[in-house]
Amino acid sequence: MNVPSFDNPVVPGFHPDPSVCRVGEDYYLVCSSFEYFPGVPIFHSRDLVHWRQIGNVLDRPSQLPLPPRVPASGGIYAPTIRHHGGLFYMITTNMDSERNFFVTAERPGGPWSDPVWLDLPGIDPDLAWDDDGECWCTTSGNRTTRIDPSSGKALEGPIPIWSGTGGRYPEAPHLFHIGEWWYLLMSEGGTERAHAVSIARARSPRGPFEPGPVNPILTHRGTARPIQSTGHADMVCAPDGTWWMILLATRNHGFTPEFQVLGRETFLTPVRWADGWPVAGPVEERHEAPASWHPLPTPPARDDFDAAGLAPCWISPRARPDGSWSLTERPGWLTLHATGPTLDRPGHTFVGRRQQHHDCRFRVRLDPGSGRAGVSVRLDEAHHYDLEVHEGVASVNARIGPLRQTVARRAVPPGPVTLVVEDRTTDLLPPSLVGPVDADGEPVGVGVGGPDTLGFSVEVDGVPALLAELDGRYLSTEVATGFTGRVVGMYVTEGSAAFDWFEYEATGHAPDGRRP
Ligand code: 6LW
Repeated sequence: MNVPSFDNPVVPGFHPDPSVCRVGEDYYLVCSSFEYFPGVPIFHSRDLVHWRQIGNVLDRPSQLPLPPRVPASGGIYAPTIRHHGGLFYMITTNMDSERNFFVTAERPGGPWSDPVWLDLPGIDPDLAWDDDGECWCTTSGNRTTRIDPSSGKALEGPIPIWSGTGGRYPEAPHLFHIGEWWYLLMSEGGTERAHAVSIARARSPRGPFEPGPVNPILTHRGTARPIQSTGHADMVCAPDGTWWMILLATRNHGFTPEFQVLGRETFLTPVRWADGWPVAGPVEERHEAPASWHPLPTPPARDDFDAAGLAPCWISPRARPDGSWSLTERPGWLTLHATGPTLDRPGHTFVGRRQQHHDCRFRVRLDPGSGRAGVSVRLDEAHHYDLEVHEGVASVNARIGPLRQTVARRAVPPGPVTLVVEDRTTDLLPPSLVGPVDADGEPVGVGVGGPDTLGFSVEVDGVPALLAELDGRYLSTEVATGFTGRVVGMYVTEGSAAFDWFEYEATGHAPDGRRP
């Protein structure tokens, strides 16, 4: 029999801190969203492999106030999703107030309630219920507190339970009641290369917890594996009794220290049980699939902005105020109105989506009118490359830390114009590093140079005219710092502009034959 296999990551692009739950044959998954609005993307799957975004849990300002003071990588940290007593619960932390809260919904697509706030120390809150219906909220540290799940009030605790094997940042706790045991799955070592998943168990959520015989139960630290930083895991049992782990990891490219440009992504790996203890990993790029197999239709590459609302993949830094965008002012177009003069500071109009592939291209049809508008590849306010049009001139602008420079300009005809950004991991810009070269003087060897090259073009009479190519390393986590990944999108910083469509496609293959 031909057993299907699946490719990791199962949710590519900046989708960290995944949490998963199953209701019948349906799985639901949520991820962190930091400073972006709407927040906490929620996905549905029937097989743990193919995921479709069905919404954003926090899609109203009353649930997700993110004022301009919220820094990049502030805002919403790791969520947990659980289903209990006919209700979905999503619990997370808003780092602006440094408080934990949960929201509930009867249906995962929403509407979700307004927040119920908790006064508990720590981040990365988890929810679990015992046989008596008592609700336990566990936070980083790791400490558990019995709470009233309607008011959020603490009833007992916090009780310190187990802080791991000594790695820094014991966090991402999830409690599972399996048979006679309460298992504490947690992460330690920090979210970077030392990231690891460890396990302990007890007869009661109050403890005492005994560590598993072999910890960590999963880590890629110190390995040459292409998937790195494995951690922040959640587990779920499939209807056939097999267990699966959903976790974050990164794919790094380029010369040492290697660069992460897409952020932390969501991966899937099987869980084995040995003498009553779960073990997982290594996380491979390809695994044998779970028994159920429910592929989804490939989403269309182009969003024509013909729908009544914006698709759930579209996000904006901090806020998307009413009046800053419209799908009805010019039907079939997304009209954006400037709310701030620069992408370099919070409080501007930007609508984008996560970059999900290392090799990809996006194209946009823009009518700049009399405005200043364009497309941007952004990590944060201090790290972005922009291709914009203003008064008949297209320009490429690079903001890298404290430096801002216009690197190319070109006249464009009046009226709508098509802008193209292409990211590639092959045929890179000549590296600035002196590395080994072949007989022709071409750089050779693994990882010489940057992780990728971004090309910025304007289509003139249907033919792309290249304005500039830029090294992708400056839009990487290693340069910019932080918890997010690249977001690509449309903006306006002066007046108004309209976008007829936005097209995003994965292209080509990574140099080692991996899918992009
Ligand atoms: C999150 C913590 C972590 O709260 O990174 O990888 C933090 N793990 O658990 C932000 O994503």
